[in-house]
Amino acid sequence: MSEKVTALRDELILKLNEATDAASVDALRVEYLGKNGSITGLLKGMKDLSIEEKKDFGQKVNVLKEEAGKLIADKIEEIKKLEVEAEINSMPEFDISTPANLSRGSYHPITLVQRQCEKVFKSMGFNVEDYSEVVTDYECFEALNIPKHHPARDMQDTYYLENGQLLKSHTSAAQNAIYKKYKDALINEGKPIKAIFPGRCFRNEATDACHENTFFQMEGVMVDKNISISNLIFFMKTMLSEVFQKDIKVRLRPGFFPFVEPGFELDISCLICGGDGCPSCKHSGWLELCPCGMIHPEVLKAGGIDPEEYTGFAFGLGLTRLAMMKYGVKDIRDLNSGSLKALGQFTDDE
Ligand code: FA5
Repeated sequence: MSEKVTALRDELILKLNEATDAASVDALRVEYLGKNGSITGLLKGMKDLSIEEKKDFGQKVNVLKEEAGKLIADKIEEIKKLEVEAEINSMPEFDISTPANLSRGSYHPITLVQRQCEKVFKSMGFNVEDYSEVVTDYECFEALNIPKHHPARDMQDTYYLENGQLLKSHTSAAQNAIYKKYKDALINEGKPIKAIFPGRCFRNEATDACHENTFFQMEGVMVDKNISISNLIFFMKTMLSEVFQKDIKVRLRPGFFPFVEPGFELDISCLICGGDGCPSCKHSGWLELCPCGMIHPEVLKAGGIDPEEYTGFAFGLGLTRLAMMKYGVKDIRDLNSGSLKALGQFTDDE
């Protein structure tokens, strides 16, 4: 009788080795361990054995039953593993974390105009500088000839931190640091200071089609001996014609900023309405784009530069508004909307 147990065990192992799918292994389970299965049948044939034989044989059959159950379960596990591996190997290689329908992405329109401006100014010998968004009251106001309680501060209410620092309300906040960085080369080596510094600005103000509380400007300064308004106008004209690649109507009018003297407002004819008036230009037909002027002597002094010897110009280009005009965005708020549908349609012209 025990040979029967051994023979059945060998037979099952052989058949399991040959099985290649879960269905045939399950069929083997029924064949050997089912109600009418071969191993179950061994127990049924025990009735003719003596008590002693029954005990010994019964134990062997039970051991085989248990072993057979385990062999079958292991085989099923092995087949499943192989099936998963085969499925993985048959798949094309791809990143399963990639979101569905991912487009190639595009640059934000403000990044595009910023790069265009940087390219133009770099080609004219300007350095591109980066500056922090959190600045001191001195940098943002005092060094720019705007003492505490000066009414000009009202125009640039911003967000103050508990430590007294603030989110810069204009890129002019970097002027003082730029003068200090380059003054030695100017004074000792005669190298003119020529720098642009784009950056994000913050103001506590109500938003509308042409005003945001968070927007970009690009400051530019040039300091040397004998710098005049003609130099300023030349650089402004070059920048606008390069960025727009077409003739656009501009107007220069007097403007007051404590850090320039004289100061100007440089407006461009609204490209959204062609100058007829619309919400994007507050129905005036003109958009304030780039105030500028000759750097105030007090500002040069604060930067360690002698205003008797050197003069310079500064401008504060509204990059966000430039992006609006260049790409025909009617409402400035769309630029901060994060809407891929709205923003994804712009591409670099180059
Ligand atoms: C200034 O910020 C001065 N620092 C500019 C300057 C620099 C003048 C150097 C002279 C010399 P103003 O507040 O006008 O100025 O802002 C400059 C430009 O930034 C505006 O013409 C406009 O294009 C843009 N701008 C200002 N406020 C906003 C706003 N809330 N939303 C969008 N763009 C704005």
